[in-house]
Order: sequence, then C-alpha cells, then structure tokens
Amino acid sequence: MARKCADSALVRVPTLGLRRSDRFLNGLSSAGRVVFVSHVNPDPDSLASMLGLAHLVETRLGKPTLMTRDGLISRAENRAMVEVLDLDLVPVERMDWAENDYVVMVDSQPNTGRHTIPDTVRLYGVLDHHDTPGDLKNVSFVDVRPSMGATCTLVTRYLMDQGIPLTEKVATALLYGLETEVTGFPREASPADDDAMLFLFPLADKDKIAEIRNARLPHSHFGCFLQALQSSFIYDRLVISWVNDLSQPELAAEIADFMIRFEKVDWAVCGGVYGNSLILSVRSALADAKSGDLLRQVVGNLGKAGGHDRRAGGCIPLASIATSAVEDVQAELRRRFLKALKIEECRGQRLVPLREILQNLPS
Ligand SMILES: [Mn+2]
Repeated sequence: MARKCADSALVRVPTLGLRRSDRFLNGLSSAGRVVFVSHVNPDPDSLASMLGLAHLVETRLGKPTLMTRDGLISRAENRAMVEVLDLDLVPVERMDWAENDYVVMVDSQPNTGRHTIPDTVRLYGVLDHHDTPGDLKNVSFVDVRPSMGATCTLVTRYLMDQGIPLTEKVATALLYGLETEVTGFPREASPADDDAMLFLFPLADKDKIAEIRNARLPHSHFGCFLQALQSSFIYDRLVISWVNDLSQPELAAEIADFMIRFEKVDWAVCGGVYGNSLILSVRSALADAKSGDLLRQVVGNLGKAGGHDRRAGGCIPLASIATSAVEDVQAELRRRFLKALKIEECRGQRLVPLREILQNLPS
C-alpha cells in the first residue's frame, strides 16, 4: 500500500522563493516510484498531464514512473490518442501499490466521487484546474488553479520552468490535451493557456493531432444520437435530451456539445443511462453561467456533480434501471432544472416533431 506521504519524513526545504515545480520535485526526493492517477474515464487533459509530469520526474529525478487508467477510455478521440501516442496505462484496479509509491492526482481532486482508487492510497500531490472542492487536508503538495483552462497548462509551465527538453510525444499529448479543454466555443482560457500552446505548437506532431481529432466513430455512436434527437424537449431557453442506453459514458457530453449549438437555447442538458448510473452533462452558451454550481444544486444528494462555467458533468446511481424508475428520476431532474433556471413549469416542445419521427419509423 502506498505510504502515508503526509505523515512521512518529507525533506524540509525552505519554500520561500521556490517555484511550484521546485517544490513539487523536492517533495518527491524519497519516492521509490511516482504513480499518476486521474479522474475516472480520463480525458486528454488527464492523460497528457500524467505523461508530462512523468517526463518531468524521469528527466529531473531519474525515478521510475507509472501512469494509471481509472475506468474506461471510450470516446473515439481519446482511444485514438492512446493508440497514436502509444500511451502505457495500467488499469487502476490492477495496480500493485508499493510501500514507497508517491501518488500524484491530476485534473481532479480527492473525494469528489470521480475515482475508484482505494481510500487507503494516500496522495502526495494534486494538480488540478477544476473548482470542484476536494478533500486536500492530507495532501503534501497542492496546485489547484481554476483560472487555468487546462491542467496541461500547469504541467507545461513546470516543464518550461525546469528547462526540460520535450519529446515530440510529450509535446503532442500536451498540445492536444490543452486544445480539447480550451478551443471549444465559447472557450474558457487564460493568457497562460495561450503561452503554453505557443510553446508546444512547434514541438508537436500536427499530423498525429489531426489523426486523433478526426478519429473514426463506432456504429453505436449514431444510434445514440438518434435516441437523443427523438427524446429532446425544449423548455424556453433549455433543451433536455435523454438516452436510455448510452453506448459509452462520455457520449452524454458529446450530445450536449452538439445540442448547445442550437440557436434557440442557452442551456443543453443530456442525461443517459450507462450501467447502473445516469450520466449527466450540461453545457451553456452564456458567459459566467456557473454550470458546475447549477448542476451540483440540481443533483443535490441524488449523486455527484461538478465542472466549470460553461460545462459540467454529474453522475447519479440508479436504484433500478427499469423504464419507470428511470423516468421518475428524469422527471425529478427536469423539475429541478426548470426551477434552478427559473423557467416556468411547462410542457416541453419536441426538438423534432413527433410526426416526423413516426414517418421515419421502419414499417
Ligand atoms: Mn481538465
């Protein structure tokens, strides 16, 4: 089991005047191995942050590192990233934790309901850009900066600070991770993100990025989009889409990304059943939308949620996935979303008229 880093005899060094990257590295001096973990179903920001920090630790400290995979990597682009960049990930449930492992969590914070690592694994460090508060009291090294568009930006700055030469693989991963977080519309980026992108761009393999970004889609993708289109209802400036059977958990976010482009709405919500959970994704077209706060309020004690201004995600464990039970949860969520957005209770209007759906049914 990983050692209790917070309680162990850490090297005490004066922190005054030290850069965060120095403090990060100094605290790892007695580590046997540095293990990286991220949130469940890691995204490109998580994957690249682990890779970038592993490169930093290996180059500067010469210590072995290991990157883990919590949950699934299912989105086509993310699977392509792992394949094209040949990322070596150990499923977190198969980890053989060692006494002298120092564990670093990226792109997430402990006890936010977004991990499956055992509670007994103590964390040395947390690097994140989410404003979802986690339990950080036993963590020695914390660098959480919600002002940054991506965790990759923090990691790139550490590498720049330390003057570490980047391999093409590391630069490509970091640029793609950063890009996926900040180049959406509307973007949530800072000048620090732009600096990191300018640094990474010439070093990255743009052909590989194109290959990842345009990853081929599985057959099931289209059926899920059809389900979502057929179940989408508009309530004033909100569109809600339900999918009874998500083929992979990240599709809820892809559907919400698609729906928020509808010119008549400011808010898009997608809820989809995956396994025994209802996966929720929220997008807003408004500046300062505080989507994360909104979704946390809506989900309440039904599950977990968090996110950014214009994007948020959540997960509700379902006691039953029988149609009527799922419909009850959907009805409750619909009521709560309307209330939170101060939209009067109303019958929703179908995004695609029923007549057209019926006409298109196979005879
Ligand atoms: Mn991120």
